[in-house]
Amino acid sequence: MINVIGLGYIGLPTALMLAASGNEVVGTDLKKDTIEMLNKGQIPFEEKGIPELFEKAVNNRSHFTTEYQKTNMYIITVPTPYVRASKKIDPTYVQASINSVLDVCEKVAVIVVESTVSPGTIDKFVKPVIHDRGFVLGKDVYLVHAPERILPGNMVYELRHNSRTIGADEQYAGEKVKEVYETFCESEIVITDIRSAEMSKVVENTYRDINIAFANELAKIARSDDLDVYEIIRIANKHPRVNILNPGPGVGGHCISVDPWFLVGDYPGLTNLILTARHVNDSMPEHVLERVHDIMEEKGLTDLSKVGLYGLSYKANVDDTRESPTLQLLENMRKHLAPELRVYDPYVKTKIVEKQYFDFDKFIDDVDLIVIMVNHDHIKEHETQLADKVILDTQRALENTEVYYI
Ligand code: SAJ
Repeated sequence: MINVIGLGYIGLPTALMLAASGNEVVGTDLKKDTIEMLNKGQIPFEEKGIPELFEKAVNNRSHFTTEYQKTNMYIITVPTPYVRASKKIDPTYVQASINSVLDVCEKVAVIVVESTVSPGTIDKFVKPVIHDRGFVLGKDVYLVHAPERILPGNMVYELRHNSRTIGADEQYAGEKVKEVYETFCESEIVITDIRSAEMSKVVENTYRDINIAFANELAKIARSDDLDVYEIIRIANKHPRVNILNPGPGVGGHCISVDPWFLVGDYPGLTNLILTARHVNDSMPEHVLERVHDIMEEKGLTDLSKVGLYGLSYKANVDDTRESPTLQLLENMRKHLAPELRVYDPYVKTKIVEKQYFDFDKFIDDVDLIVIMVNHDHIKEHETQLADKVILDTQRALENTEVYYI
């Protein structure tokens, strides 16, 4: 039996996929309300393909509980919060879950950590917990780091089709975990050592951050010289070795905007490019505000309370708002003592900002200028309602309406 610990954005799909693929799985989460929801058949977040997977998993008799299980294999997918001030991760949830595993596990157990950790975390913060409890690594307990790689919005597909990395310091553990992941993963499974696995995960997200920063910098260059950045990217991408990403209002989410900081923190002096890319991406919400200012001036609009932000999540068609560009933008305004803007997001159903709307029609009625921060399908479906509005489309979401770009 496999005990998956932490049933959030990564843990739940992983547990369901394992169960749906014939493994005996118990999902554990300390949050009572999450467990109650799951046991009632409700899924705590929206993600395509999860309801179908859930049904299959429950038919295979997997279940959910707040208790850690006595078994010989654990997959830990608890959060690794990011401490903003120090730019470091907080490993305490991982450490606590390892401790709870050690309270109940069988004599020999394999513990897989899937949570993203900064390079060196397993050596510095996880192994000592095991030593301190008197367990011998490589004899009683085998530690494996198998960083997740799935893209929110496409998780179920990517769980099956992405290649996986398994970081293990003993061959036995690497092979054992590979056997389990092979039950659902149809792509290559690479076994390496723990430190290389930690580093490769952070490198993947840093690579993407740098490439998005390049697109964002191009948007600023083009804007300053009255050029169309989309036309330039479209043409440049016809070159067989060029593939520029999309500029946008900033980079959000718990991964791409966070992981590069681990490298900056650990290798100061060696990370100029990485640090600059972070600064470029972090500057985009401010750039959006400057665009709002210029457009208001051009259109003779003076009332900031008639400006509305469409989208609160960090990207299209998900409800996850962590580090989202919209939240970054609002924080920026607060720092300058500016009043908050009106906000609407069809995916975000709980109140997290001051002037948040839950009714799209009312939001539209109350604003003259709409800033499209997130490319949800919903906005395209409601494009006709925007006919008489001034629109700043930071995502190039709309096709048939005249808009301003970033
Ligand atoms: N973004 C742009 N322009 C683009 C692409 C993205 O501005 O061309 C922005 C998005 O709007 C969003 C942010 O970047 O704010 C990140 O979105 P994303 O879709 O690129 O990635 P995430 O954060 O949802 O997921 C990433 C993925 N990593 C990589 O693609 C290297 C995913 O595979 C990882 O599993 C995930 O991080 C993670 O958990 O680490």
